[in-house]
Amino acid sequence: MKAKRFLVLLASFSLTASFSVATSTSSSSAVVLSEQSYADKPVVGLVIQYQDFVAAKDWRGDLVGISSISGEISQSADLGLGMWSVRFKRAKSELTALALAAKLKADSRIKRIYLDHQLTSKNTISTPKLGILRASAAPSRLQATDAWSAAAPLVPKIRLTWSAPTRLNGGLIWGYRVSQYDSASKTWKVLVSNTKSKLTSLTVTKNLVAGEFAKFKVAAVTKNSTGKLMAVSSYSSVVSFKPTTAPKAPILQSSGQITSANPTVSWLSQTTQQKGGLATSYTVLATAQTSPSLSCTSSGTSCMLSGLQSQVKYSVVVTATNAKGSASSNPVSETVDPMFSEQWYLTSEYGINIEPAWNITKGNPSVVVAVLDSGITRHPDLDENVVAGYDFILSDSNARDFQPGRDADPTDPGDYSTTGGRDSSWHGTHVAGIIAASSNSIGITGVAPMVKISPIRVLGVNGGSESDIAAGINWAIGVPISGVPTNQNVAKVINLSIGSKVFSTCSKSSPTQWAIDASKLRNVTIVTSAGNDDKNASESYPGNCSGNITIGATGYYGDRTTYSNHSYFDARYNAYIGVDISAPGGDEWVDSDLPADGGILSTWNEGTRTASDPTYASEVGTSMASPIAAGVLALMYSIRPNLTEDQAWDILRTTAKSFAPGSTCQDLRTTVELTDGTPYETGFCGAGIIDAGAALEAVLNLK
Ligand SMILES: [Ca+2]
Ligand SMILES: [Ca+2]
Ligand SMILES: [Ca+2]
Repeated sequence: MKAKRFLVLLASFSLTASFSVATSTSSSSAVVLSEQSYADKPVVGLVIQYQDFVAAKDWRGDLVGISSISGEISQSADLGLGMWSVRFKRAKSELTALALAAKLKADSRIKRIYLDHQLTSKNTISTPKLGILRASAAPSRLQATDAWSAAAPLVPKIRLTWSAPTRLNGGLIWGYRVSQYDSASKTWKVLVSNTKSKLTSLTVTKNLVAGEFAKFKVAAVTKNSTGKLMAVSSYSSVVSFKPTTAPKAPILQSSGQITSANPTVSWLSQTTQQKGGLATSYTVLATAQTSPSLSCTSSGTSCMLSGLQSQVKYSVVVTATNAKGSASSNPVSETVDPMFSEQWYLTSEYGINIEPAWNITKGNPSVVVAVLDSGITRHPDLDENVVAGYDFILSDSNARDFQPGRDADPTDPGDYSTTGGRDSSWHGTHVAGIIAASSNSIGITGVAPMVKISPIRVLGVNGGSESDIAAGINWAIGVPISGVPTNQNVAKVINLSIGSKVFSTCSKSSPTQWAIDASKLRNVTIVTSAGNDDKNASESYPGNCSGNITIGATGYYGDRTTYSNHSYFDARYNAYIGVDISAPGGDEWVDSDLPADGGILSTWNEGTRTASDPTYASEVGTSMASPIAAGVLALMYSIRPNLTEDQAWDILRTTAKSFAPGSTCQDLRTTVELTDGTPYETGFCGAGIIDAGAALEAVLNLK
């Protein structure tokens, strides 16, 4: 987080402290460090920092000082900055790892030993506390019917009806609780906590996807006669219904004009949802000022026009039609990518105001953004902007790439779970496209479509280790690392769309913090996602390290998304700490009224396990907000490569736009005064929403 930096300047005491599980004050033995709050998590190895002027390897090429635990070690690797990663054959408990570290402590060549944890991510859903009145029987006869209306042709709508419970057990009906199954998280989520009405029906429009079964169940909420006690019954049986809508407008893939030499018109394949969940056909209409119109029809993704006259330029539009209606494509101009209209996060009221920025620059190809993530897949909207990266995943079981140890190929082999239940995320491909998808008349446009992406693979099948992440940052900024060729594409910006739900303090002696400190010295800006757990961002590593910019996620309507981690108010400083600034990340639930259903559209892959065909997908999360910030910073560095890291942050925060009036993000803000008298705004969601146009204007006008 950035706020720590100025707050330490303001106050006479420091927020940062070293949290050590076991330390030694003796000057002749090494300090053993671990993040206190990781103490119950598996330790995958040790990070060893040698004293200055100690050669880490002996004449045989073995790491010095670790022979007493060599039976426990499977592999070792340089992290840069004098730190080495030593991996255990099997993950160990904190206590066992500390005992092994203690065996090395007395070696005077070793300065610090740090316990290296595997960062896992587990979803936790908190359930509401239920009442103390005796609950009624469950409602019965739950039914669902289609409530779609031609007045809102793209909005799926379901009407739920049920019967009131037969036994009230001494309570009065207060209302009903309706829950919906969320197939993404495979959990039931409360849709309406209490309808506060005796009506035994509800019309649902949000959270529905055309062509996908939605499942509901209903419980009765009762209260006693004084209204002081409440109870919630068990749920009714489950009802399931597949809503449908008119199709969404298709997107032309061929250029907007065709000729007799070029008679095939193609469009992007539509998902079941985009087809409204119904059989859909497509009709192409070609018009010209001086010749008769022509058409062709297909249920696929292209058709060929016959009878086109030579020397005549036709304008084409494709129309999708199903049983509930039809919708036509926009004509495509040469300068706008066909899916641009779906990228609300670039241009809408609470988007990032990209167009004035693009009038200044679409990016300089010499600017490199390192994306530390799950790797990358081939994609026609990305390939030309991808430069060499590296694969820093040391553990072969975590890497699943059949390329032993670290290797030069950061291809994402898919992070699906072999036991089922989780498809591959293609997380790195999605993040990379948000930053730098090409401006090339296909698909989407990245925030900085002319800059380069260096994919650095640190997240594998089982998440990422702290030491792999630290090594990746060091390599990205050009730190020499033995056994790895020095990076020829040193980054100006590093994106870490990584959030560990396991609380870590990111102490000042951690390998990650060392790497971030080194980045700052080289004027490389690091952006991190705030995390998706609806809690204090200071609990999510690596966003809670110091010196990086931590990005929260806002939705289409300009307020914090339900999942985004946020700042907490620290009364000592009269300031909010945690999230530095926000960018669009998309709302959690599908909203069919909005472009891309309210999510962040970017490059993706169709494969559920291993990579298949390139495609596009709408995703939500602070993982999507962070690369939007990275893209804007890349544009800033494109016109001013010598911008300092501090200047870049000051411009980003002072040019940010306001959150929506009346929103939580807008209401919970404070302005503190820096030591030089300038105001510094902090808030529940940081300084504001990133405004690319205003930021680029400010860089341009910087004296
Ligand atoms: Ca490998
Ligand atoms: Ca690899
Ligand atoms: Ca494109």
